[in-house]
Amino acid sequence: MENVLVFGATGQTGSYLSELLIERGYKVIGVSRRSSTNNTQRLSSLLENSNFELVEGDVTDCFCIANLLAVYKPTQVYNMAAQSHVATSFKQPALTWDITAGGCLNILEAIRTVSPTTRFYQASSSEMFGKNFSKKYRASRKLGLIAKGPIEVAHLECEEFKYQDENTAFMPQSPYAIAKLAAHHLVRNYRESYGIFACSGILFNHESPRRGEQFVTRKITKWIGDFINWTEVQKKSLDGFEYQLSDNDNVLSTKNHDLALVPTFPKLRLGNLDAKRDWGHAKDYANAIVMMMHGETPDDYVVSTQETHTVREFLELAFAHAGLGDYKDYVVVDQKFFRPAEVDFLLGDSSKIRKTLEWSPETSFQELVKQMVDSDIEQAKKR
Ligand code: G4F
Repeated sequence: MENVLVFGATGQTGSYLSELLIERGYKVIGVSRRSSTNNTQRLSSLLENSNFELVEGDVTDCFCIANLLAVYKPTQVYNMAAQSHVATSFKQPALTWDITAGGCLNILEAIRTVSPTTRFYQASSSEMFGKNFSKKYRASRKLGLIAKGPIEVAHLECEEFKYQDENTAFMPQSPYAIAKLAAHHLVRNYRESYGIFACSGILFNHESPRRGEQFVTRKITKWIGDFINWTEVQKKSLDGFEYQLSDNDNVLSTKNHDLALVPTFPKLRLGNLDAKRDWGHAKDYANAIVMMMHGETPDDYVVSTQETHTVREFLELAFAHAGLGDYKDYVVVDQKFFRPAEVDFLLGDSSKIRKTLEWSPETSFQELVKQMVDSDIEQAKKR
């Protein structure tokens, strides 16, 4: 049985990937940073599986990586480890750089020196496109056909300018995206310089019930689950409980109760609702990753649904599915959640992987939202 190493196995995509690789007959060595709190919830289905082993390790420690390669002799290594929160990267840019760019370099160097036939997958990101322009868009601006100044989202949505693919220029907008881009170029460089089988998946946003709670989709669905659960609990403990939507920014207050004792629930505080993202399901994307690593030649691939939606649309669908009505009654826009620089618009053209490897996503945007809302309602009940 072949061993494969998955750095970042405890994360959303790392956990789906580990499950898939075990189904494919591999022994998965999941590598995870030491943590004082339990972070293995996403691996609950694998922890007792004899084809899964969770080991301590960190991509910032090159000796540790070389040692893992020497001990386990993996035929494939997947790098899903990163400081992956864009907003955090503005607050901790050096840490983000060390993990997200340096970590990839450490693995590539270890493969080159210890195990050059091991295949390598790097989780690149659509964030690297940032304030991207298609070639045609840049030419039109240069010729004065489009006014210079800030990019208008409406322009990027024009048929002739839209979609980001493997040939689109990168214009990263955050320390996170810059670190990912450095790693992306390192992968190409090691592939070309040393003949290492190294692939980068330029994955557009991918979500699921396992998504971290600080990302916008999960932040929304978790709030919905917690809120519905709170109303159920109040109904059980207070006769005739009904909640009332107040103008107050912070709380939803109940009626029929002594004001001093009114139970409250904080409204959902979010940043930019107009940002557009191409959101897919992490499980579908794990499948794309495995396909890349089993291709004949190593390459870079965009993985996306080819649909884009605003955060607002996600809210509308999620609140409607939960039966709560208009999201505007529950959401407060808070400047605190805006970023120093934003990526306004992401929409991937994944024709290359669809044609070359015959990959396609199975979960629609609507199904994804429903799955996440339903899961968070269930989970809140258990809490
Ligand atoms: O969910 P997000 O934090 O994801 P973001 O920044 O697009 O990055 C994710 O996808 C990338 C792939 O393109 C990955 F590389 C990266 O690691 C990560 O997985 O934010 C999505 C959008 C942003 O425009 C953000 O400004 O939602 C907007 N947003 C609005 N309010 C918010 C919030 N984002 C977060 N996290 N929290 C808010 O309250």
